[in-house]
Amino acid sequence: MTETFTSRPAAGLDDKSLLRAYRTMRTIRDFEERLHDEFATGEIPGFVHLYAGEEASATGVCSNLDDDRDSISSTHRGHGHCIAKGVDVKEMMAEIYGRTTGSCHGKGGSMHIADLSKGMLGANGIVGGGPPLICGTALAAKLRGDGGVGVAFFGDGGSNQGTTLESLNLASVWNLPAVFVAENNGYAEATSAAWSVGGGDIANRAAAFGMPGVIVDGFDFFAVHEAAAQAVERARNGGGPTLIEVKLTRYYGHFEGDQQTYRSTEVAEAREKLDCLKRFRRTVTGSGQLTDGQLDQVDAEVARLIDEAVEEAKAAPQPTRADLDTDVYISY
Ligand SMILES: Cc1ncc(C[n+]2csc(CCOP(=O)(O)OP(=O)(O)O)c2C)c(N)n1
Ligand SMILES: [Mg+2]
Repeated sequence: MTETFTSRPAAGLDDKSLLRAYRTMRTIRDFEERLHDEFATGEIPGFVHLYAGEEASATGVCSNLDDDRDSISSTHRGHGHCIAKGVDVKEMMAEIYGRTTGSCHGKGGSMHIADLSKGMLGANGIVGGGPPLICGTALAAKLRGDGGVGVAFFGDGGSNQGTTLESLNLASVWNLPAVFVAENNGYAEATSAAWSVGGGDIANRAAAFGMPGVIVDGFDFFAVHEAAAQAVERARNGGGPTLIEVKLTRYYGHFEGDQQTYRSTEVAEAREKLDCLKRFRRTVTGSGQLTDGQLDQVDAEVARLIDEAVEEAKAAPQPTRADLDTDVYISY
C-alpha cells in the first residue's frame, strides 16, 4: 500500500543544515522570480519553465545526496534541481542568457544546464528522458560499489512516458540504487493530472514494479527530506529503488508566456496558505531552532547574489561563430 509521509519538525537536522536548506529554497525562489521579470523584457533567448513553488522537492531530495558519487537527472523545469545539486548560480544565469561564461558556454540554455562535476546530468527537453539515464548511472554506481545513488526527477506528464515505466521496471529487476521522484504539480502543460494519470496516485505504480511507493506533501521540506533520506539509505545499502510522488503546485505557467486559462485561484491560495518557504520559517522559528533574523540575513544575501548573477550575465560575451566548432565531440 502507498504510504503518505507527514512532517516531523526539524527531522534531526542541525542548525547549519537547516540554514543551508533554507538558503537553497530561497535561492531557487529568487532565481525564478527574477527570471520571470527578466524574461518579460525579451532579453532571454528560448523557452523558460519556472520551478517556483516546488522548491521543497528538489531541496528536500538533494540535501541527502553527495557531489561525487550521487547523480540526478532533471526535466525541462530544471533550474531548481540544478541549484539544489550545487550548480553555480552565476554560471546558470549566464547559461540562460546564452553567454560564454555559462555552465555550458552559452550553448545549452535553460533546458540543457548540466554540470557533471556536481553529478547534475542535465536539464532535459525530452519529457521522460531522465529516468533511463539514471538507470545507467545507478548501474555504474552499483558496479563501482561506492554506495552512489541515482535520482530521476520527472513530472506527472513524464510519469506516463514509456521510458519512465521501462526504467522503473529495469531498476527493479536489476535492483538498482535509484530513486524516482515524480513531481506531481497537477498539470502536463494544460492537461490535468486528474485526467491523464491512470490509476490515481502515481506512487501506486510502485507496487506493480515491486518497489516501495510513497506520497509526500511537496510544500513540506521536512517530509520530502525524510522520505528521500529513507529511499536514499535503502538504495545505498542494496535495498533497491523507490518511487516517491511529491504533490505540489507550480506558481507560474507551464512556460513563460502561458496564459493559464486552465486554472484560476489555486496559485494564490498555495502562495498564501501552503508556501514551502513560509512553512519552513514557521517551523524552525516556532521550535526555536533558528531566528527570523538569521533567515532574514539569508534572504538579503541571496537577493544580492541574484542581482549580481543577472548583472554579470548581461555583461558577459556571447559565443562567436568560431565557438560553433567547440564542445561538440572531444573538446566537450
Ligand atoms: C517526449 C516529449 N513529448 C512532449 C514534449 C512537450 N512537452 C514539454 S513539457 C510537457 C509537459 C510535461 O509535464 P510534466 O511532466 O507534468 O512536467 P511539468 O511541466 O508539469 O513540470 C510536454 C508535453 C516533450 N518536450 N517531449
Ligand atoms: Mg506536471
